[in-house]
Amino acid sequence: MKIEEAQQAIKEVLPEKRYLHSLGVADTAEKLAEKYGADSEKARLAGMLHDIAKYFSKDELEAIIRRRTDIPDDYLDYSDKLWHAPAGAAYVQERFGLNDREVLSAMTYHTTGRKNMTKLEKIIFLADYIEPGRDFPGVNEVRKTAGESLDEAVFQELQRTIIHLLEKRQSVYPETVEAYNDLVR
Ligand code: DGI
Ligand code: FE
Ligand code: FE
Repeated sequence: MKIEEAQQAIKEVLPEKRYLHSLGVADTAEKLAEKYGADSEKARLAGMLHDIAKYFSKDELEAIIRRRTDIPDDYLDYSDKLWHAPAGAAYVQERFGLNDREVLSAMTYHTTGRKNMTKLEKIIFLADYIEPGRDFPGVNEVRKTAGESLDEAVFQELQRTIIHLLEKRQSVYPETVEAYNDLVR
């Protein structure tokens, strides 16, 4: 799938604000890839597409997760905010024939993270959090860290996300905890 095709595809299904967020993630991911030695075209493509399923209905997302044997059913036991990530990867594979495993896994794990993340997975996970349109307490510190260490920035993001979830009395998907344990050292 070409980048122009991906941009057109998200423009058709995302509201303006989410579309601009996706362009921000694509740009940020491309820069992080150049800095940390990953494939910048794959980073740009995964960044562009990562939220493509964000506005699918809950029923539609659930149907994709149930139908796809490669997506763990346990997603359905946790927040529906997680579902668009693996469902989006399945969708671009089926709808656009995108079969690049690295791009698909970066999309799949962009929300939860996981242990032993690939460099591209880390880059998309982080770019989603620090793209220029994001504005929440602590984002500038993670932006600063992202200029120094990819692993430390991903760790800070996981730490902040988990704290935030605990404070709101929300569940934490096990892969997010595993990602944290993997990087805490
Ligand atoms: O889709 P975006 O808003 O750009 O970003 P995202 O895909 O990271 O957002 C997903 C939301 O899911 C975010 O507000 C945090 C929330 N969430 C709920 N449960 C979990 C979780 N995030 C993680 N990492 N792990 C969880 O278990
Ligand atoms: Fe997302
Ligand atoms: Fe996002």
